Amino acid sequence: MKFLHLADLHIGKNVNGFSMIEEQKHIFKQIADFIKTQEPEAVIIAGDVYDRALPSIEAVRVFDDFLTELARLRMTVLVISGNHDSPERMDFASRLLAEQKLYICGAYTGAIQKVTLPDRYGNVHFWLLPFIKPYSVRSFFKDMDLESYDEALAAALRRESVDFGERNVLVSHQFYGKTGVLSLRSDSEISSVGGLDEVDSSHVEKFDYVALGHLHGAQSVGNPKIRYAGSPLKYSFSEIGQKKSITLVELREKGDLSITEQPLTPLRDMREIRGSLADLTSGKATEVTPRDDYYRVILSDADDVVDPMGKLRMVFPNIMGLAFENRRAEANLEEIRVDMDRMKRLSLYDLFSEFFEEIQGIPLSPAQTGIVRELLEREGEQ
Ligand SMILES: [Mn+2]
Repeated sequence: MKFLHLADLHIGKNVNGFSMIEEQKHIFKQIADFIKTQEPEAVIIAGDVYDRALPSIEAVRVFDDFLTELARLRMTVLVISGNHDSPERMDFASRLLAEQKLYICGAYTGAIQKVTLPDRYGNVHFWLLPFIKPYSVRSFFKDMDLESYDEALAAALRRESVDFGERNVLVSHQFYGKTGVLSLRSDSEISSVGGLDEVDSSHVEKFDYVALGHLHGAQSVGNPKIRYAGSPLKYSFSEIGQKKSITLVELREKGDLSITEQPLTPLRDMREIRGSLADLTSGKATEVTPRDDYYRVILSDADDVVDPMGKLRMVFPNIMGLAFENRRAEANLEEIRVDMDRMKRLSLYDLFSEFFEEIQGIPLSPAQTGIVRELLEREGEQ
C-alpha cells in the first residue's frame, strides 16, 4: 500500500501580511501531479487543514478544489483536524463523504475512527485521531482524572483494541517528543507555554507508521516511522532554511516499509538577504536572486538610511521583513510605533477581543465577554 502523507496545510494563512492562497493553489497542483506519476492509493492530511477555525470563503474553495481533484484521481482521503481547525465544522457531511472514500475526522467522539483498506498483503488499518486536549476529551473518560495531554493521548489509545499482528497506521496531530530527541520547532506553530502539550512518542511505537501533523519542519520522532510531514510551504522566517516536502510511504508486508521525501517547489521561495541598501538596490542583487521571492532583508548599513523599505520594494516587491544588522534594537521601529498608536487608541478590552478573534477565528461570546469585562474591572482596567 502506497500512500501520501501531508500535514499542516494552513489554507488561507497570511504570512507577514502576504496571503498564501496562490502559493497554496500552486503547491496543491504540484501534489496532484506527483500523485499522477506515483499513483498512491490514499492521501493522509494530518491536521491543520485551515489556518483558522473560521476559514475564509477563498480558503474553503481552495480546499474544495483540492479534494475534488483528489477524488478525480481516485484517492482515498483521510483527514483529521488539527489545533487550528474547528473540529465540528470539519465534521460537516463527513458521514456522507465517507461513502465517497473521503474520511474526515474532526471531533474525537470517545473512539478513534478506524478505516480499513485492503491490499495484496492483507489489511491496513488507518486510525484517525484528531487533535485532542485533556479538557476536550475528559467527558469520555469520566472515571479518570485526565490532567495532561500525555494522559489524554494514552487514555484514547488504550481504549482501542488494535490488532498489531496486522498493519496499523495512526494519524495524529499532537506535539510528540522523545527523551533525548530535540525537535525542530518553527514560529508558525502555536504551542502551549513550556511544552505542556508534549506527549511521549513511546505510546505509538507499535504502529507500523505514525502520520503526524503539528510541527512544521519535516522530521521523525526518534524513529523514522513516527514522522511529521511538515507544512508544504514556509510559514515563518524560522523556516527559511527548511526544505519543504511531502512524504510518500510504501507499506508492504508487516515490518517492510519505505519512506521517501518528495521535495516541493514553491511559486515564490522565502529567503533572507543581507547587504547594504546601496548594494541591494543597485541592480546587481536581482541578477542572483529572483525578484518576486519573499524576502527578509538584513541591512548592514551603519549609518541612517532614508526610506529603506520603499527603496527595497522597488527592487524586491515581496519583502516580508526588514532588520538592521547593526542596530537590532531599532529594527522594527515603524511597527512598534504603529502598535503604540493602536495601544493608545484601543481599550484593553478591545485589544484583547481583537486578539481573541485573531487566534480563535470567532468573536468572544456574550458569556466570555462577561468574564473578560469582570476580570478587567477587578484589575481596575477597562
Ligand atoms: Mn500547524
